[in-house]
Amino acid sequence: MPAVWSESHRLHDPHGEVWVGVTIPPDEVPARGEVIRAALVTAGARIVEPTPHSRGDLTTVHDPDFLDHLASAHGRWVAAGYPNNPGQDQVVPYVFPLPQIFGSLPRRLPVAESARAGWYAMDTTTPVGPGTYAAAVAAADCALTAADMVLAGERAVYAVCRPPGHHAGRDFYGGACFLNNAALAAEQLRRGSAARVGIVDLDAHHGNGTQMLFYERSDVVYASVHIDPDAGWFPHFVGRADETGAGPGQGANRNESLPEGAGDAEWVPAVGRLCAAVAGCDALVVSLGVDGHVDDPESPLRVSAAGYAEAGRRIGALGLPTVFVQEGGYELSTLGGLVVGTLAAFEEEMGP
Ligand code: SP5
Ligand code: ZN
Repeated sequence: MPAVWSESHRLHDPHGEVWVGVTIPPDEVPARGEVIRAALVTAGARIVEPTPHSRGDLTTVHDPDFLDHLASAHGRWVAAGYPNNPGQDQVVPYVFPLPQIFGSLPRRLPVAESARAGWYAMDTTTPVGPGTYAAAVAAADCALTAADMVLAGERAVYAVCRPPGHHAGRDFYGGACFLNNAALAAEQLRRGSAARVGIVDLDAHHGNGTQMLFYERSDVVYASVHIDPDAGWFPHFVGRADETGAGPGQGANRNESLPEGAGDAEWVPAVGRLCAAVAGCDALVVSLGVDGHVDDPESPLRVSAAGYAEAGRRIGALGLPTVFVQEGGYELSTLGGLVVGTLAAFEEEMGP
């Protein structure tokens, strides 16, 4: 299937992330975008450039003030002098506006850039550098272009999004994500010919951003399999099985939480239940994270390459127009093969 890829992903090049107060090497790195591209080229995929989209295509999902913040945060950070004192050249928050700080007071945006960062960031592990926003917009353009291609008649298109997106919400970023590429693709499909869109999220972590964007809507069904946040894993606060949607969206959200060490025997049947949850939709978005693989450093799931291929087959059997959106997957030696193997199994099942 065609793959939409932009070299602009390289502009997001974090050199350290702050985790539990310690700066550690990041794993959402430019090499990810390169090994995926190399695997696609080897597999003979047609690689296409994204088409630039408008601000209006981003504000279907994201708050305008949030977009303005992301676009300007690093410049203001540098102007405020943080690279020299105390010596941090990436935007990293140091305080967070917990609801209990305000009580019934109005929530007013702080002035200091290091505090303002906490207004929009859910964690300290998602650094904003000079090219981060441009890369995030290029990734969003990949997802939007893939959706456009599916609306124009392609049966399936893969958007090689980097940075990933499923932890980002309407007005917050985190978990290595800035703009929610999968949600943007889903909205684009909705605004096109798809009355009801399913999102199947295979990433090892729960896509809290995507879930909350559509939690009260019935026209976008979100279904995710992930490591149980109650086993102590990111995104920690949401992703439980009893989160089933609210209001008009009641019943349109499905979470399959797995315990540490779960492998194909648990994961593949859970994927089958996700497929059942989105059956009957008019189009599909797959948040294709492959960090559930046994060798991945970011999750304790133990899914095999054969497990991912089986997921591809089951999703292909739905027969829906499908946009694949890259999410996580951090072991560079297996990342490309897992992605290409999943897509190939999907195509075999779905047919040409
Ligand atoms: C898109 C995606 O997969 N995001 C996942 C981000 C999860 N980050 C959690 C915190 C990262 C800390 N990693 C430390 C690894 C030490 N071995
Ligand atoms: Zn993940």
